[in-house]
Amino acid sequence: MNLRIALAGNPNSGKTTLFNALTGSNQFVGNWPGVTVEKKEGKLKKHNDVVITDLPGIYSLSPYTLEEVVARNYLITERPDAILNIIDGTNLERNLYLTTQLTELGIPVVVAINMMDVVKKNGDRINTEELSHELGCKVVEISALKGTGIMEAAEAAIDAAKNGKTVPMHTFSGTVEHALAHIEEAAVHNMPEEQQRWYAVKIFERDDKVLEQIQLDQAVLDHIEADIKAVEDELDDDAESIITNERYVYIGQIIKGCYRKRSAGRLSTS
Ligand code: BGO
Repeated sequence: MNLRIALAGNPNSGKTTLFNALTGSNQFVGNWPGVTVEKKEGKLKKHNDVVITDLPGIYSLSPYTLEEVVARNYLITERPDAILNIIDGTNLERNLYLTTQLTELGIPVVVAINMMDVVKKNGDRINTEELSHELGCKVVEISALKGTGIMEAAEAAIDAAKNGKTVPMHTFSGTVEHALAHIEEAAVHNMPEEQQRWYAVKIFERDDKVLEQIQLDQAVLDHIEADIKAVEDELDDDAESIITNERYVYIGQIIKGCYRKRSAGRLSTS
């Protein structure tokens, strides 16, 4: 049976360059069902049993753009065997925003840090071991343009797909975590455990598309709404911004320990 690997990343992260380098001319191009967004799939070079699906370039798994909806529908309904998340190493903070969402899906993830040729030329440093430790998944340095590290990244994704090990759950802060745990218990406890976190976060964000998909009883919805409202009142912000903020705080902590930017001739924390 084929192994299915989804290639996910921000626009301009080098996704197309990587996809072309990994698949060569072994590509099939079509459209995603029902929409005019291009869908590209290809067999990994020298691995006839590995199919790579190129997801649209996205910054988030929110429901606001066609690309985001296409990408997330594929991930949550088709559930590929692994996600290869390409991130732009010259823009770690912004790119990790998507990573923090991909790692919640309950699908094995491998992170490929791209543009490492530029990162190194700039004299910046990324501690990939520490980043891997923080994120709880394998991290590989690559340059899609130069072709370095790309087969290692693909092979790491194959290993992840085969062993099926998902990423350990990231814990949100106090009240938010409490509300998410409550939602998991009240609304999604029947789902496989590794899928519960993503759904709980989306329910907390009042994501219409997810709420439509899972059709909760009104009593459960009312109960959850009271929980969400309590967190919003306590933090004086709306649910979606609370989650966004939590993600950036988490990313800030990660970056502090993993990334050093060379500035004005000396190394300093960015
Ligand atoms: C242009 N290193 C470097 N240095 N550049 C890379 C790497 C890498 O590892 N990987 C990709 N790029 P896409 P999305 C360009 O097109 O694959 C470059 O959106 C240019 N074009 O070559 O398209 C890549 O699919 C004129 O750059 O990304 C491309 O994710 C001048 O990053 C860009 C300079 O890659 C985006 C660059 C006319």
